[in-house]
Amino acid sequence: MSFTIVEPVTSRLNRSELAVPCSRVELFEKAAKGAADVIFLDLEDAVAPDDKERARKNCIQALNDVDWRGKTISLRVNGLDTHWMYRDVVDVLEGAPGKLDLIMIPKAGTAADIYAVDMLVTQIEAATKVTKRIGFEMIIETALGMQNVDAIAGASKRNESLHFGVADYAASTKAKTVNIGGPHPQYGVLTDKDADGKRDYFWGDVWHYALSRMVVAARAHGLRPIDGPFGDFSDADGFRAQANRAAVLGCEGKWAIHPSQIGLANEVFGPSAAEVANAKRILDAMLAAQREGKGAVALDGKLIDNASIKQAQVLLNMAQRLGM
Ligand code: 1VU
Ligand code: GLV
Ligand code: MG
Repeated sequence: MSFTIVEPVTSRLNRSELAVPCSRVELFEKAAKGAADVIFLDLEDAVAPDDKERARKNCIQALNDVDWRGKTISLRVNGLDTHWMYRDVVDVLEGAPGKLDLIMIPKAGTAADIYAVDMLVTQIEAATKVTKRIGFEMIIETALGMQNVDAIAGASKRNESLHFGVADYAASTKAKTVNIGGPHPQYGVLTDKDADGKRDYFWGDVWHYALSRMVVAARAHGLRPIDGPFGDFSDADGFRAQANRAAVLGCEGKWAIHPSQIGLANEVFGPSAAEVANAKRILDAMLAAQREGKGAVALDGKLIDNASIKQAQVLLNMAQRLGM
């Protein structure tokens, strides 16, 4: 271990994070009754410019009136480059004091963006005498944000998670696609011809670098990395495949832009009974090895050592949180 200890942030279940546009009041109760770990009430891109003020009022009313059943509630405010952001923060925090758990900062570009929102929130919390401290989740979804992801991750003690906003990221990097997440048929590898002159074409993972870069920055600062939207909500298999890739890279959860994606995310990011059983076997085998004074042993013909204990513990900690 380094002498620098990375302290984990406030721990929350974040397997699924449901997006709920504040312009659609009929969705609030449905979201509250659903199984999402986190709900983010959206004032940003799912709300039309002319509807921003009405949506903000809806949001305040929903925070005060809806029974959110103990779910973690976040507010996605508008970007710092708009004229809506300051009122999103001031009006909602003053209109519904103590109701929010998190603020989601979209298109975070620099550490100073986070500093600015921190200053505003800190003043409002002091003025309203609210003792519950709001946490921040930042969406990394621009080239600038990805360039500065490490500084953004370390910019405030309120920071809890980084989210990969694949749609805006594609727009910002001028990627040649209009898909929202998932693979792309033109991002592939054509093999050389084999002995029979046959060639294969394999689809690659166009988002691998970006997601991986964000995961590293998040974990280096003790934050949760969360994968963002998968737009094709009728493609459950596609969602599951993307979520599995994110989970294996280290993400702790994924957005759901439709209720049909909540259960899929909860399933992928919570360990299965088989994964828990395997993690327990690894721990037991390592405990037995240590009793015999061994640091590395074979289990099922594969090496396990001290790092295997830590890997297994990641799964077991999540299982424990889920009461498994
Ligand atoms: O069965 P019911 O009629 O009772 O309910 C419908 C529908 O009302 C409900 N539902 C939702 N409930 C809670 N939260 C939601 N986000 C939500 N979406 C739908 O589920 C039942 C089935 O819905 P549906 O299949 O009829 O779907 P709709 O045509 O009503 O809506 C589809 C969209 C995609 C428009 C809707 O799900 C939605 O608005 N999703 C969130 C979009 C969003 O917030 N986007 C911003 C985040 S993504 C981003 O920033 C970059 C891409
Ligand atoms: C999310 O906000 C995205 O742009 O994908
Ligand atoms: Mg976005």
